Amino acid sequence: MAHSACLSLGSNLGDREANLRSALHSLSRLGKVMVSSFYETEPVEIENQPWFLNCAACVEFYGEAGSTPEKLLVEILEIERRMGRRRMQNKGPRPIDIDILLFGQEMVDTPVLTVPHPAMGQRGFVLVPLAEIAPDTMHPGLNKTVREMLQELPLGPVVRRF
Ligand code: PH2
Ligand code: MG
Ligand code: MG
Repeated sequence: MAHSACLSLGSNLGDREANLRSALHSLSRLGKVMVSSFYETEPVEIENQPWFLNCAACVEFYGEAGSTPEKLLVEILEIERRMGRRRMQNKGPRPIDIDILLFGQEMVDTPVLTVPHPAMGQRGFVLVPLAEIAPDTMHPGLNKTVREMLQELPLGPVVRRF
């Protein structure tokens, strides 16, 4: 079976749009990428930072890079590193952040990686873009579709089409 994953991308430092496009270009080497619209989003958790540009991307991998969630994480960390990401304040400003939301129907919980992403159900900036490209994809832990998760999300911080 071909492996596929859904990712969340975010940027709130530098040229945010160029940063998302550059990361998407790098991801396109790993597989066939489907991308949502870009959204301007109010920061959550650490609110005292610039607004983000967020999007979702689903990747159908061509080969080994996406054969396991751990290998995908290695690729993602390398893309983030090449784009100048330096780990400073946790959840603070960054030129690029790429998070694994879903990896097929797999569930992973290790010290370095938790899939499905534990916060995805609480985040409009994740669910609104994801519902655009993968509304019927199941969350394996909750047994709900992305569309259902979005319908159940209370109104929260601003998420608007860019
Ligand atoms: N990422 C965070 C914390 N807060 N807020 C928005 N709007 N978008 C993000 O991508 C984001 C955030 C940690 O990764
Ligand atoms: Mg993140
Ligand atoms: Mg991250």
